[in-house]
Amino acid sequence: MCMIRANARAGNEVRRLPGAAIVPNHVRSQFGWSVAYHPIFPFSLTQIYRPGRIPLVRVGAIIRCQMTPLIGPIGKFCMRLLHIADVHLGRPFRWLGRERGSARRAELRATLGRAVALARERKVDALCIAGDLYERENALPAVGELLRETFAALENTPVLIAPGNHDYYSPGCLYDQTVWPANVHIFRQPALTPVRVADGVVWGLAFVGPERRASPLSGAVRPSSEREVVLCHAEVVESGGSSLFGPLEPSALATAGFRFALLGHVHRGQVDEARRFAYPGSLEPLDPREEGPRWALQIDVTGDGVTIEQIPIARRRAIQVELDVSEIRTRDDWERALAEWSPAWLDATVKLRLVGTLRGELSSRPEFIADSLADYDVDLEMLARPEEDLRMLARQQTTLGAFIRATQERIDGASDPAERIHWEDVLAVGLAAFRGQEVTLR
Ligand SMILES: [Mn+2]
Repeated sequence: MCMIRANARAGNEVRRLPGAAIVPNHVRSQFGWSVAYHPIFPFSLTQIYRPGRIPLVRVGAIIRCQMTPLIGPIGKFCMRLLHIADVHLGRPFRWLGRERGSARRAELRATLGRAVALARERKVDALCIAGDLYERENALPAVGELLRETFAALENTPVLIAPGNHDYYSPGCLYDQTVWPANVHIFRQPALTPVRVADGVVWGLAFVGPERRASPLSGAVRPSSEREVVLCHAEVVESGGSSLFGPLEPSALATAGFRFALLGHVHRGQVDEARRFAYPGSLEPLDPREEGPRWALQIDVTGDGVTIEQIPIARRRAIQVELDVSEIRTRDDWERALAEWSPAWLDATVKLRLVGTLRGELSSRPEFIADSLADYDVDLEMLARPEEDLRMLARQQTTLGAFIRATQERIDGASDPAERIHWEDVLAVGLAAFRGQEVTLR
């Protein structure tokens, strides 16, 4: 016995379907039947489908239920899409070093695998990928092979790929080298072309170079129904704005008659139902600056609009942490402090700024700080400076002593905070130069 939820389902959230005679295509395609129902009151209902028999209806209200063989679009539900973008397979993650970089690349592959599993679970009508699936310069044939296998697992569910600026299409590129299973469709044209998905249409295009100054909608054929969406890499701009990455004015979407735009390029997730577009964000944060939300988006397209569910899928989040190390003097102190802070870093990619004054062991052997972070995805920025006994150094009858005395005079005589900071920076740079060290200014 199979159960069908006749109300459109989105994860844990159950929405009421408006009106009557609505059936998701993913249900229909699975069972070869559609279920039409006519609720007297707006409510949710669950039907139990028994092959070859009248369905049982488990709901305490008066409804009339009928089974209808499939003879074309029924009702308003058009298609259910799973939308992801900016996977960036093959990303080197150089800042993490060889081992951790390789672990992060494996994580990206695993998260893509979870997106595909999600597409199966949700029985979507298509998995839509809005560009930057991989990075051309790092994409070996093995990446194509991995993608082939990953997408083949979806069997008959279409995978629609609209290449972006990092994985742009050119004849003979990885998209051409790979022998794709029949369910994979790659948009190879720089102008929108349509693909029918269930009772809707997905229009997609490819970047064919690292830049695209034309709007994705330039030369677009006007869609013929309310059930048509755009899938592409693009940068949303205000009216008259320009971009090197497919400038898209949201108002042009409505003017052109598209129901919605499934976009890629911006790595921070954004859903704007009013202006008809969504960015799922990069599948995983690619570096610690990529703060903000990211999801796989389940997009149900109906004749009336879209409903969107944001499904968290990333393993990591990007965070920025600033720590004052002035009170830490020994390696043991540092290890204890780290044990307190670091549990939150295990599922994160972290920009760590150390500020304050380096004292004791932190000053004499600062290299152990970086060593102790080897188990985390931490991009370390050392802004803390060693404690200086400037008064003692200034007494020296040396060039260094003279430099410190002269600079200290300017610091003491500064007329405003900006000037003071300026001369403090001069002192820091000068001291570092005398020692052949690097320094990061505020
Ligand atoms: Mn990208």
